[in-house]
Amino acid sequence: MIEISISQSLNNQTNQTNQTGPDLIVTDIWFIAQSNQTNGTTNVTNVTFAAGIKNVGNVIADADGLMRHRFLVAPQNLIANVFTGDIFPGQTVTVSMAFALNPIQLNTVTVTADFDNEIPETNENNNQLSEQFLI
Ligand SMILES: [Ca+2]
Ligand SMILES: [Ca+2]
Repeated sequence: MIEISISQSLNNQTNQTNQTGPDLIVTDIWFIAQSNQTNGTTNVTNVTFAAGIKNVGNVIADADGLMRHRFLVAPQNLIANVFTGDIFPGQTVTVSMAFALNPIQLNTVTVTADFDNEIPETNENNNQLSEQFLI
């Protein structure tokens, strides 16, 4: 498991705990299904990844419709968008997406919450999480 390092001063973190507003984070990334499949002569592994997106702030993340979250799977650089509606304070929503991956490969999955930055948050620097999976 690798988490992208965020450079941020302790001062900012202290101040942010007192701020009012939504704050989206990616809590975890995991895989929920896996199957091997022969695609022509190429063997691929279909994997569904899931991630938790939580509003750790104290105000609703009001998407005014839908907000976009993004999966990026390297090294194949597969990109998928997942949309959710509003996320309430303390609420975690699970988003998931299936990918056709090369088998026996180390994949780095990066999930970015509120990819279009539609939601003004008390902390915009904690919206991304990366984890590695050997598929
Ligand atoms: Ca955030
Ligand atoms: Ca944002």
